Amino acid sequence: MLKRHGANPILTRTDIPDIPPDLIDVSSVFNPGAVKIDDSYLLLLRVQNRGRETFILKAISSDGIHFSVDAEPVHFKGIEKLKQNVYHVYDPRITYLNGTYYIMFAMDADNGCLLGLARTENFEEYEFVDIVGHGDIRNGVLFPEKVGGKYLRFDRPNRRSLEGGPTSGSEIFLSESDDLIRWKEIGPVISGRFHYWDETIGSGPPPIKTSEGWLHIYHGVAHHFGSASIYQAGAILTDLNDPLKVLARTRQNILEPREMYELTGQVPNVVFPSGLVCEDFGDHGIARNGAELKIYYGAADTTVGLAVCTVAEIIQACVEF
Ligand code: BMA
Repeated sequence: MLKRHGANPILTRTDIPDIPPDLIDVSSVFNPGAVKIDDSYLLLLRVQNRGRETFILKAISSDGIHFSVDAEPVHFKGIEKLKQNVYHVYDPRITYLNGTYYIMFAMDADNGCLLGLARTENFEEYEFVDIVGHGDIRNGVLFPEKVGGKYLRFDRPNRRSLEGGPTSGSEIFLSESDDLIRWKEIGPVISGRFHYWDETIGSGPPPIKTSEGWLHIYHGVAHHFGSASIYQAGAILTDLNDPLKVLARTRQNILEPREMYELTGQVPNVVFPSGLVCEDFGDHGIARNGAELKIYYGAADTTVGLAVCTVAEIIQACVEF
């Protein structure tokens, strides 16, 4: 249902400049956060070097398709003061809120995955705010405005289903906060559907407001014994005033790995949406039905893809697909 851009994959490892000593002939670029600022599209890219170390790099474009990548990794100032080991900072999601850009991301630490929050006014300097999700949790995405006087986010607690196995999750939760730092879980929004395309799930890009509710794209994983899992994308609509209340959900996926760059790579069979740009909002920050959505996604944990659709098409998919 989402339409891939003809220029896909729009970013590959060869677009990443050598930045000695850490980034030379890098392995992969994927799972970007996305935002439009004035006339520029901006991505924060997850880049891995051949030591499988992770870096965040900024990329800018005037058309949302052809990006040039900064020759200096992003540094979240203050993160170095954390008392614990942080091995990777990755999968940044960007939300513009109260005149500031907030970046929520995953941090691999000794006891699992933590949620980190950083802020920036201009994408030149970044300030690490705090760890905002403790325990094993990831895929945190901030809403672009307060609802009922509270800051909100979707997130995905991780659990281990097999002893010694990896942690994952089958529930997206809604959490609320008064200060963006201390968060309280409100309750589960959706669960994975065992046996089908979205057995385990997690949030994609931050939600956007539409005439029919909060539109949220998520990823779902179908697990196959002895084979690679399949990462796909779907969407939900939740009530504008009560985002815990799900109004509609795609029964089938709206994007699945089909192209060679999605089927093969560092992790095969993966489309992982993480960035969304909408440029056409009406009253009360509501995206117009005819607006085009640009959805940026990681493909096979190796490259970046772009898929598009209109707000109306994706609303219709939630209701009927
Ligand atoms: C998820 C996350 C993503 C990754 C995906 C596919 O669990 O780790 O960062 O893109 O798996 O490997």
